[in-house]
Amino acid sequence: MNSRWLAAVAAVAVVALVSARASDDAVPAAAQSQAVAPVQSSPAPAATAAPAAGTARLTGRVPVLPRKSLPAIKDYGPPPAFKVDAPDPPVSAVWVGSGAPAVDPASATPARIEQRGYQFRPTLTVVRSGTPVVFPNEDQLYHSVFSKSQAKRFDLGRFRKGEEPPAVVMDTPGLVQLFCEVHEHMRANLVVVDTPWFAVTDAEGRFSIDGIAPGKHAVSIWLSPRLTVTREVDLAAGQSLEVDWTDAAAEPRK
Ligand SMILES: [Cu+2]
Repeated sequence: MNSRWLAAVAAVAVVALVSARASDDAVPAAAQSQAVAPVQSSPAPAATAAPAAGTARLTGRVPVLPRKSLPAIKDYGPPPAFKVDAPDPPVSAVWVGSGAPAVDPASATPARIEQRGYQFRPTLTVVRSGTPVVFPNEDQLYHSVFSKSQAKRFDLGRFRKGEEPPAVVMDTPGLVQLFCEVHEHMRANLVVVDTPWFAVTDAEGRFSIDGIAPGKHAVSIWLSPRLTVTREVDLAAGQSLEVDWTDAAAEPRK
């Protein structure tokens, strides 16, 4: 625990916690920040090199909550039998700021959420608003991906491996909960954010976000469809701030 870490903790203000709303609800609004040019974010472990000129880096650790047990798999019908693999381990997400305009879907790199081993992979995805998302089926049987979330309602219908359904453009910030109409145990979350600075954590809750514009930012910590905690940082150009927010899930909830 070094002095920079202590300073960071002192500077952190618990702004709000929220999102104990309906599971379909939008991501809680964070404080507005200035819109800036898109910058790549990365979930990779903290780099040791200094942040790019004029920008800051935020690294650290947040909680990862255990996933609720999913309903028992019922009889999915006649053979051929298939094996349901274990889902990926739960992870959390972190993003910095809000208010950035959506990207142009035509030039954005599509995100990819596969169905493989009769599970969605990855189980949690974060994209910037405007990003197209594709849902390729890598299994031998049909899947049927849909969402009834307010941020994006769609229903791709049944499709097989190789029958790539059209990409879905995630135009509205918020939580998009994904289901498969054929396999009711299949669940995934897609968080659409209006900021270029975001990361999905590893299974231990570690994250690293680069290229952040200096200044005060609200930081959103997504822990589950019903719990997003917000904190605040004040970053200087060239700063690499490391935080320990592993207590975030224990804060009182509104
Ligand atoms: Cu399915």
